[in-house]
Amino acid sequence: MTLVAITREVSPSLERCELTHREQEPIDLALAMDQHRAYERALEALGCRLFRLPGSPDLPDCVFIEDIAVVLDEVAILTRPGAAARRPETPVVGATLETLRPLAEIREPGTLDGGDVLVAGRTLFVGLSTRTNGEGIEQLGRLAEPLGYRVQPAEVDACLHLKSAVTRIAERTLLIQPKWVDAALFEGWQLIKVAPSEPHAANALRVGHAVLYASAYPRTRARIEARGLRVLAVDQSELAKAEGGVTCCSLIFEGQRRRG
Ligand code: CIR
Repeated sequence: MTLVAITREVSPSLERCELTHREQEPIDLALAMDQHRAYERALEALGCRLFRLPGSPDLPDCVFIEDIAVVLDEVAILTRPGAAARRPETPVVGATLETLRPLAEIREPGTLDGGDVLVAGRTLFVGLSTRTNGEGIEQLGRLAEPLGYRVQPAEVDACLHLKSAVTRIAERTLLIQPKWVDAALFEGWQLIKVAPSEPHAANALRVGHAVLYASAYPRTRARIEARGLRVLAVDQSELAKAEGGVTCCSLIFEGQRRRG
């Protein structure tokens, strides 16, 4: 089965991005674009078929496409991002997704960012964050539970999204920053904790049997490799200044086309 990765170009107005936990600092736009292209090449090297959507000067955060949809095998759910300025990002992403999956959407007053949804088999852990509200989580449940998914809310503290605090890196293994989310929620999973000197290191992207990972976290990377996992590192220094990480910059899923 081919993996599809949808990405979106870095906006020329990236410097006007939303910021929650970081102070604004100068971003080298040309370098950000180069680093994003290297990330896309890494996805292709790991076997993904790439769909690259255009960016826009009106959408400073559009490169962070993960927040705009939750793609399950059965349906793609367009989100209603918690940051109002990001809501105009959805139509272009929806137009591509509807060629690949039946489409559903989160509606007002619900808000939900894809960065808050950790798909772990038939369990969807969903961050209750500054971006995702209880109504958004309930709507996700109404869409996903009839398909056989269980929705498990997870409060997150001191970080932007659930996937800033915990990501899946192998079939039964999660990478976690236990200061930001309650590790007890993940009973039955093998947990790898981030190195204490790398508090932001829990965001990793599983692609097939490999892990795409930011080069900024060598100590945590060593912990992942010690479990026998293959890690491909990419430099994301510039998008990190916009509070982005490796999961944020793509939507990855198995690419069967929709029937009918
Ligand atoms: C934002 O605040 O929405 C963007 N500057 C960063 C979004 C990062 N997305 C993610 O972690 N899924």
